[in-house]
Amino acid sequence: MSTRVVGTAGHVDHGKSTLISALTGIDPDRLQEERDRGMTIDLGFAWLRTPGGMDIGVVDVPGHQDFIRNMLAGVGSIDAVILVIAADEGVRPQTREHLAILGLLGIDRGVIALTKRDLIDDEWAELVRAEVRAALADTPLATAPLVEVSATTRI
Ligand SMILES: Nc1nc2c(ncn2[C@@H]2O[C@H](COP(=O)(O)OP(=O)(O)OP(=O)(O)O)[C@@H](O)[C@H]2O)c(=O)[nH]1
Ligand SMILES: [Mg+2]
Repeated sequence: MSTRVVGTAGHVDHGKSTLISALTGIDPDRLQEERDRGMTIDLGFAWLRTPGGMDIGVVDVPGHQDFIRNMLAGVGSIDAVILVIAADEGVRPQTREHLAILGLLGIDRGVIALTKRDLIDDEWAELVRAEVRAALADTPLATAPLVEVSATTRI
């Protein structure tokens, strides 16, 4: 069976690397400086095998705007994206910038991960979901599934 490559995208600190660690058991922040600063600087890599036996390679990108070139290098050849949006912050500048880049590259398959769900209540979640859907409305990810997750409580 062929391998597929999934990339992350989203604003700094929204939980991309933590989610990839939780999903794969592999910490994509491999550089010492990344671990010291608690921030992704360069591309990170992980992989998982689905219950159906498919191998999925994961490219984890930095969210900070200073490292946008690395992000661009990472998403150049992905098959699908996990767009990460922190539930407590909602849509932020690099959420929109990464969305625009994905659109230009023609990446139209993906899932929206609303992370840090443990930090908000149900009412707030409803507001954030509406905000996210509005931000996605005119993009190729308009109808992408949205999943609420917490890497902390593993919901
Ligand atoms: N409470 C809570 N905190 C989380 C969750 N996911 C991530 N965090 C915390 O959020 C912070 C940022 O997480 P990262 O995974 O480094 O975020 P990132 O999107 O990879 O950041 P960059 O790669 O620098 O853009 C860390 O302190 C995490 O522990 C979650 O589901 N719940
Ligand atoms: Mg990261």
